[in-house]
Amino acid sequence: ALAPRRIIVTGGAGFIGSNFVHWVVENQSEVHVTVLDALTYAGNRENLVGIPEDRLTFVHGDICDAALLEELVPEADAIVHFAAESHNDNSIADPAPFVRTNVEGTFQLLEAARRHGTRFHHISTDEVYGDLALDDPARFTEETPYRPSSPYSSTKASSDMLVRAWHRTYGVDATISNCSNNYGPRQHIEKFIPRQITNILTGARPKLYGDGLNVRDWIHTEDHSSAVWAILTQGVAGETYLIGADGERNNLEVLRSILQRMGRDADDFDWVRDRPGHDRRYAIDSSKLRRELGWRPRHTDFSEGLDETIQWYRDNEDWWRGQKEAVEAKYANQGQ
Ligand code: NAD
Ligand code: TDX
Repeated sequence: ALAPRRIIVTGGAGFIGSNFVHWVVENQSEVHVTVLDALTYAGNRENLVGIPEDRLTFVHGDICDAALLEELVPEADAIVHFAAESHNDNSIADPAPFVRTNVEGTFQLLEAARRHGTRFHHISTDEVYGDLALDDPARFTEETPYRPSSPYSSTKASSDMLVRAWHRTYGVDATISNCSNNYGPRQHIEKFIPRQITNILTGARPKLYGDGLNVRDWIHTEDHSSAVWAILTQGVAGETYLIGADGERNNLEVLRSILQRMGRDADDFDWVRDRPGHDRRYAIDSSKLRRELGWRPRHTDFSEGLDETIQWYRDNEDWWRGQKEAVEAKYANQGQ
């Protein structure tokens, strides 16, 4: 098992990356973190406040910048790669940055890892497997064929293929994890759960796509962090691990639960235009990760996790207020 002392976390100023950095600083006292983040619209330096200076180095830069990687990577024992363009609706409106960051960026990081023999863990998504029918008893496993639907998921699938090839051909010490939908603090308000919470907080009506019956498999972001750490330190090179916490729910149920917890009527929302190519259902079988690495999720009560998340957006209005109007204007333009 690897005990990395100095890790590079790409995308560490975003939602899942920042939650991972906080988790590492709190749970792994001997580890120093260097965050490499371009601070796009989705990255926020504020997401890393409170971390002691001697535990964190913040580098404002781009993962496509090979010269910068050449400075940073020789100093590190491992790279944990979260940086990505992450939002499906944005990828439909303008796919170009997804190809650049998700494909080209992952390529540049793999090349740096290859030159310096650096351990590499790649963060990916269950969306690479496409979708399942609502009545299909199956769930995704590590053996499910790739069948991505959106520009976003196809660029994530491409990045996974690069990682597999760099392991097999060049022997890069790489692992991959494909996780289901995350929720929790610091998620960008363009995403489903925070969009609806902040709509209610600003007096706007929540917006549900299509028939609202699409199913997502929700996991608390802290459980994603503990799983990534387990794979980074105990995972087998060349292997893929699916991360999920048995949290399948349809969007209508999740929205009604948010409305009810925030004291609103269950029907106090708008039906809006469906997402083109909208995946019907995601579902993860995480038994390999549980069996081989002994991982277990801790946040198994979704209602409790939702209440804490709602409370976080109530307490941190300064964090999201400035972006709300522009995010909603962009959606309104798309009829969503
Ligand atoms: P996010 O959009 O909140 O954060 C992405 C971060 O990457 C931001 O801080 C951004 O500034 C940074 N970034 C973007 N382009 C960059 C570049 N070229 N160079 C350096 N930094 C750059 O995303 P997230 O939801 O936290 O997702 C993180 C990772 O987890 C992604 O790889 C995503 O595909 C994966 N993932 C997300 C989910 C989910 O539910 N959100 C589920 C499974 C997997
Ligand atoms: O306003 C909305 N109304 C709505 O009904 C929004 C923003 C979304 N939706 C629906 C679409 C999806 O069925 O809610 C579901 C969740 O939507 P998103 O939050 O956009 O997530 P999703 O498209 O499922 O992708 C997420 O999970 C997998 C992350 O954004 C990806 O980065 C990750 O790979």
